[in-house]
Amino acid sequence: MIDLKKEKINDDWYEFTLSNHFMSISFLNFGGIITKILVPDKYGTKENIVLCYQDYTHYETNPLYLGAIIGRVAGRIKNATIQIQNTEYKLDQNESCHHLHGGKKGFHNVLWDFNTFQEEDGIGVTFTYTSPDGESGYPGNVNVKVTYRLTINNEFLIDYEATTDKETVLTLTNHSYFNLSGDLKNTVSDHEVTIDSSRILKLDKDLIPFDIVEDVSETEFDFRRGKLLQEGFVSHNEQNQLVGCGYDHYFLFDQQTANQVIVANNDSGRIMKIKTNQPGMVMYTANGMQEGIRLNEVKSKKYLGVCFETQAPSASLWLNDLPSITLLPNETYKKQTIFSFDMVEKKK
Ligand code: FUC
Repeated sequence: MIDLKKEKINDDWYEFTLSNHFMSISFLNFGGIITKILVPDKYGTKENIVLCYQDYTHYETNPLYLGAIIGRVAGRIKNATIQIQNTEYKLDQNESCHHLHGGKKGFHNVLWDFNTFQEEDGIGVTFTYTSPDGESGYPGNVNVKVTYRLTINNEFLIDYEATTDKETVLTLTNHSYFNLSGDLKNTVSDHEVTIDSSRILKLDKDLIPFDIVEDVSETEFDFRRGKLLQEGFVSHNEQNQLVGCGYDHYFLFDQQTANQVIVANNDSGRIMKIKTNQPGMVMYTANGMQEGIRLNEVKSKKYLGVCFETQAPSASLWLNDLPSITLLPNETYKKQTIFSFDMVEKKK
């Protein structure tokens, strides 16, 4: 009924597979990388709905950040500099003069310790990692715990927890690229996305947020009533064009709906819902995806997947009125994102 398998990949790497009657999820202890989410289409054919390298050695460098846990800070940090209590910290500059996704040694390419567990209505793996003071330039020894859990109700839960011994900054996410067509049959142009958001962050040419757009009404960024992603791919909006014709923006959630994001693909009949206690997310439509890397069925190319990176905004470090990413020694960072899967036909 509900099952957990562990397969050895090499000396240090294992691939875990959680499965129930409907679906299965596979991931590595390296980077907590999700390699497969198999979900049936409307004919009952189970196919992979996330991007995965054909050659697993590509995960060692993971230029596309496929499927990985991202930290300590997901997103970009302007000029790779943070200021905490009057002390300036210089972080790894891994994207021109800026810092992206935790730097060269981010959580996406460390080996995580693991523990498996079984519960009445679910099964899972807990990953732990201690990031030492000064790693990638960040202050504080940080203990991180990330739990992946599959329930009998077709929910995939990711729970994040972290503590620090010194004031620091932290916001974690997962960088899976979804493609509900199944086994990468099509791009994500025909995916219909609904987002509970009326505010986004406006980007400069380095993709660094510099302003808050307070009302997205009647723009390509208004997903409140559902929109095909291709509208943003062909749009004349300078914010779509700036990121390579698509989306690579932070959406602040309005917290008006039960699920913050709903993704539907009519052709395959698959639907995915996302519910989180994070204040927003970056939606990235793989506009800048490096081309030609062998994924399972095809080679990587523009628009082949879409990431929904639930997180607090790193831009809160330099813009006012945004949810903070500060973590203090006496608190526990606790965030959860739930992905649930269904069939379009069942949509009420
Ligand atoms: C996303 C984007 C970036 C980047 C990366 C691989 O999070 O915000 O632009 O290209 O992933």
